[in-house]
Amino acid sequence: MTIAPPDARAADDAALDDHRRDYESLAERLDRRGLRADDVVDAVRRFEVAVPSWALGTGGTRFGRFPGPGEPRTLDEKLEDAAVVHRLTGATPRVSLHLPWDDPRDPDALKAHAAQLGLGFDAVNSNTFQDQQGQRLSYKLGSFSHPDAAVRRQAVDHNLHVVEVGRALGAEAITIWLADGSNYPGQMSLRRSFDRVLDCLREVYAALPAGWRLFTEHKPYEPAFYATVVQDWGSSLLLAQSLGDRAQCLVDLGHHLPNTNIEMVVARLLGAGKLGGFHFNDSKYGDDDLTAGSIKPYALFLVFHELVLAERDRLPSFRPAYMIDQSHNLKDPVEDLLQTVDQLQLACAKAWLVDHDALAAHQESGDVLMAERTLKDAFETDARPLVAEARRRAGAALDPVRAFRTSGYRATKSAERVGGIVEARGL
Ligand code: LRH
Ligand code: MN
Ligand code: MN
Repeated sequence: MTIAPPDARAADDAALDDHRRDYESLAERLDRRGLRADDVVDAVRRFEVAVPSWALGTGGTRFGRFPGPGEPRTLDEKLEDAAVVHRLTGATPRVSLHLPWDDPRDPDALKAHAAQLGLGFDAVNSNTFQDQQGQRLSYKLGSFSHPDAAVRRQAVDHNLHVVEVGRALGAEAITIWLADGSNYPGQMSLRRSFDRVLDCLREVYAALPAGWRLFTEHKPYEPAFYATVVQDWGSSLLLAQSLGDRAQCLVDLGHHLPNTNIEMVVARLLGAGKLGGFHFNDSKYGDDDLTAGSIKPYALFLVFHELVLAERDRLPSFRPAYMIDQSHNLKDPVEDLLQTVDQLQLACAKAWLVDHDALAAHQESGDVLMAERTLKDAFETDARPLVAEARRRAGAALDPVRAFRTSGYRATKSAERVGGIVEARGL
């Protein structure tokens, strides 16, 4: 038995009058600041972010995993849940697959099912950081940087397979994150390991179908605790620049050492024409994969500010592939995704509320306080009516989490989806 996805509007009726009043009063206040609420609503409606297939099941840590009832058991069921997220937010029309976690046996059938649900596919992610059952050679000592050419061959072949599956699904990019590195000084050659990674990437790059891009994703540590081969944006940029125009860097918000100024990294990559994609999440300590905006919402806003500037300045290379990359360990995965999209839409709306002319003037005249206050004015505005209005105009829900809870979707799925185990990250 299947049920219709939650009706985005059903839970909204009672709240609609209040929403209209809130929106009009905010629009009036923005008007006094020389801003048009409708323009911000349009900008929020342009924002789209992909949902990763692995985030629809409960995540885990290496200490344990606590799955909830009604989780998807198959890739098709994950698509059903992804469609719910899109229906309620209007902002997630594409799914990102992670192979081999979610390797479709029949890509054509999966593509057809996704299309029925109103979904397409975004960047595909390869995985050479784990050994899979039946795998011939081990990645224990690396994949693209492994000293043994046969292991490197196996890892490249896996990436070529991922590109092939992605092509069949209509995706147009591959994201490559490598766990390659070492736990102890002396374990690997710091220079040769990087050269090997570049050589392997060249092979994947050469096989990209027309119109495709390749994203290199960096991360400072974990699982390699002494030295990771692609550890920061500098290494990532070197790789992307060596590969060519269709290679760009991907910034995962959790992949920076503490106190890194991530918006600076974003600005640098944008300036170099090399910002290709984003993995959104939040963190307190490391690569915690918490809900975006849950720990450092101002930092998220400042990142969005750079992205909005890039859009306003019409940077020619700016075509970012946005994805959520979180591990939903404690919250219902669908609810967590709904909350995440809301947080991203809010950060986006606030970034569009910045008075850019005033900011530029304060920068030119060296008025430090007023420049900062211009950003704060935008960040401290309660932008919730704007994102609710953007969703309403997209036929989605004013309040996606409320709509999801009212629908009883999870309870219905709990009765329907029994006896399955989903593949989960972190275990
Ligand atoms: C690595 C990472 C990378 C992987 C995903 C599962 O920490 O961010 O993007 O593909 O997690
Ligand atoms: Mn990531
Ligand atoms: Mn990560």
